[in-house]
Amino acid sequence: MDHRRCIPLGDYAYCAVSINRNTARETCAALKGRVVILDTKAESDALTGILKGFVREPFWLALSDEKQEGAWVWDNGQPLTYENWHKAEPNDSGGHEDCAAAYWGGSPRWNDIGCTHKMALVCEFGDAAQPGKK
Ligand code: FUC
Ligand code: CA
Ligand code: CA
Repeated sequence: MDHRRCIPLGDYAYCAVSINRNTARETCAALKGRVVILDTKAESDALTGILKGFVREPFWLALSDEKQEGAWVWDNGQPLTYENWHKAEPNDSGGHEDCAAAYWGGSPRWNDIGCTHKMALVCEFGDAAQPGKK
């Protein structure tokens, strides 16, 4: 992973890469952040504003139902409250889509996808990564 592909954007960084979910976690951790958690509409809208104009491709969310099918949990252990799935998602296509991506189909909406799929990445830092400080 070439960290020069990550563009700092305030409390976030956009990484123009094609990597699987585990590498995404390692990459954000190496940058002293974490894969983005979009647990409120306010944060989702704010990030959409930041990425508007140059991001149209899917990127990883810190969200999975690997532990129990259908029970979506953020990487920090929070269950899903705010959600923004694309129409007809999550569908667990093929029975093995346990990770999630934002910006599916050109909108900020989410899709469940295999964790070994490769795509771009958004990491978050500082206040954006601290619950209650958004
Ligand atoms: C839709 C999505 C799947 C997969 C497939 C190609 O069915 O729900 O995750 O991307 O398209
Ligand atoms: Ca699933
Ligand atoms: Ca899906």
